[in-house]
Amino acid sequence: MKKIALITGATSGIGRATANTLAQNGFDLIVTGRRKDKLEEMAHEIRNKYQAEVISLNFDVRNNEEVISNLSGLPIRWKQVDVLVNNAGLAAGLDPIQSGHLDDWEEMIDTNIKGLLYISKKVIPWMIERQEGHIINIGSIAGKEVYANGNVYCATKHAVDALTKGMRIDLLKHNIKVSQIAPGMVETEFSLVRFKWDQTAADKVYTGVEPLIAEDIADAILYMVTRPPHVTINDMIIMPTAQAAATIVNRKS
Ligand code: NDP
Ligand code: 8X3
Repeated sequence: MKKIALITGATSGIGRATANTLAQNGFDLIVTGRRKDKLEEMAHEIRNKYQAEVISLNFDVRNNEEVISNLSGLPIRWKQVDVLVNNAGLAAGLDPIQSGHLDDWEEMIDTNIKGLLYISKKVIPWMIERQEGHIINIGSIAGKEVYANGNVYCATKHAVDALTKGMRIDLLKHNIKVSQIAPGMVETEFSLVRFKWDQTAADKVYTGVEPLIAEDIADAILYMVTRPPHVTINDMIIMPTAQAAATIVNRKS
């Protein structure tokens, strides 16, 4: 029987790359996201490319009722989730705290913290029942340090860092591995979303620097999930070679 990975936020970026990498390496997948067309297109592509079985669930992780109804509706075999990748997340805006927007703050807190909790709350009992499983939370360098104007996004990723540690302690006796990956700059839709689809502002983030690509993070996830049962990679900070800290970047132009 193939292993099952549930990946949230698989319509783009790190989630999409992880779906491809895990399917290529023998996993069946449950993939989620809000953009139905993109979700179904990627699920179709993966089924054809890798002969993987893929279930796509179209919902918003901020809505706990949608989380519960979508995950509860899975057939029994699909509730045997071996790997949960809590990836869905975003930054909204890059403003000083005194001029930040409430709706940006709420969107980040509701997605990056509460969404991760809603999904985990539903999946953890399935893992406890089987006394096995692996949760991988996608944190950020913004969960390890704080930078100017990053305030609320950094706070949400610090929360992911703390929740990863807390989950690892609480789930220890149930033989459930809990890991985090904390990437630096990865070129995905992340900056477009942060700057409300302003392409010029997004492009500036990556000017003169070679950022990570989503496949670099997917590759690290594959490494984590292919360790032997007695080995857990707790945490990985992965940076572009040209980035030393969130705002310390060796730009060539
Ligand atoms: P993308 O914007 O490319 O992908 C984000 C994914 O999250 C999309 O599939 C999006 O799907 C999904 N998503 C966002 N909000 C929701 C929601 N409310 N409900 C369901 N799905 C949602 O960015 P990345 O791939 O870069 O981001 C993935 C993770 O990596 C995030 O947690 C981000 O914070 C983290 N990260 C990114 C870094 C970077 O530099 N890119 C660095 C460090 C961490 P849809 O819109 O279809 O719902
Ligand atoms: C994304 C990395 O440094 O832009 O989490 O906040 S950063």
